[in-house]
Amino acid sequence: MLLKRRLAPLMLERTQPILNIERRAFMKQTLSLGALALLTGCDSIEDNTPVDRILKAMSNWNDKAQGAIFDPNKLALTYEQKDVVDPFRFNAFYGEDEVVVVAEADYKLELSGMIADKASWTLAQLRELPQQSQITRHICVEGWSLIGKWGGPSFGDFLRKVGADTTAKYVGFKCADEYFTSLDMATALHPQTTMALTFNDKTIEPRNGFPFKIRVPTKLGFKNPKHVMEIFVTNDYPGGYWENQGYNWFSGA
Ligand SMILES: Nc1nc2c(c(=O)[nH]1)N[C@H]1C(S)=C(S)[C@@H](COP(=O)(O)O)O[C@H]1N2
Ligand SMILES: [Mo]
Repeated sequence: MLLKRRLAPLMLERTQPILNIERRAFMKQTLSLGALALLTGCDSIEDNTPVDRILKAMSNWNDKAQGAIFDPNKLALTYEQKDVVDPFRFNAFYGEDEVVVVAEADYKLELSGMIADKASWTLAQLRELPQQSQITRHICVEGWSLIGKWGGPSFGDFLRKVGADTTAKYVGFKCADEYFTSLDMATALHPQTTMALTFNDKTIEPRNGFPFKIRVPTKLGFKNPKHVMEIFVTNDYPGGYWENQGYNWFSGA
């Protein structure tokens, strides 16, 4: 039921607007999808170029190089309240009729791996932490982007509070819908990376990730896990749902 998996959502005829946006970002020295396209020659691809060849070209510009360029303090662009799209678009590896509805009463965020205090967290406890919010652009590799406002605890502050080993390489996420993904530690600690309990100042809707989504404005949409059930810290590469099917793991936006 849930695993109505879509095939290769990289729709070439729809990538052009994103490449334009990102090309401008590239000129400002940020790491971007456009940078990938330029550096790999991927923007000269045509509609009939086989997807596997594109992905192979993209992975030549590899995770290690991207990680070395990533500036942990460089902020993603922020926008104005008037730019916020509410309700926000839904996307997942299944249809909207199959959205996972997590019950607040039973919810507990589990912590595992290289974390000193592995006690679980209720939603009420997460709401008591200091909250931050930003208006940023979410960019989906399928060829759309929209601006939203996500708010909640700073993920970096949370990781430090629970005694995560911040010298570890990865932070992994397991979600209620069996989705999974992972971040490099520098991105997990980035000041804008947020445990988004709210969207546009209201409790985030189930379809957009209730109880929360890790909002990572420096990454493409698929690296922003919704319905997070477990967070773990590790030095073993955890991969991810789309990453394991060939999407570039670093995927900076
Ligand atoms: N748990 C979970 N998180 C997920 C996904 C998913 O299928 N399941 N899809 C990812 C993708 S590809 C995108 S673009 C965004 C969509 O978030 P939205 O529904 O709030 O627009 O969630 C990301 N996080
Ligand atoms: Mo996406």
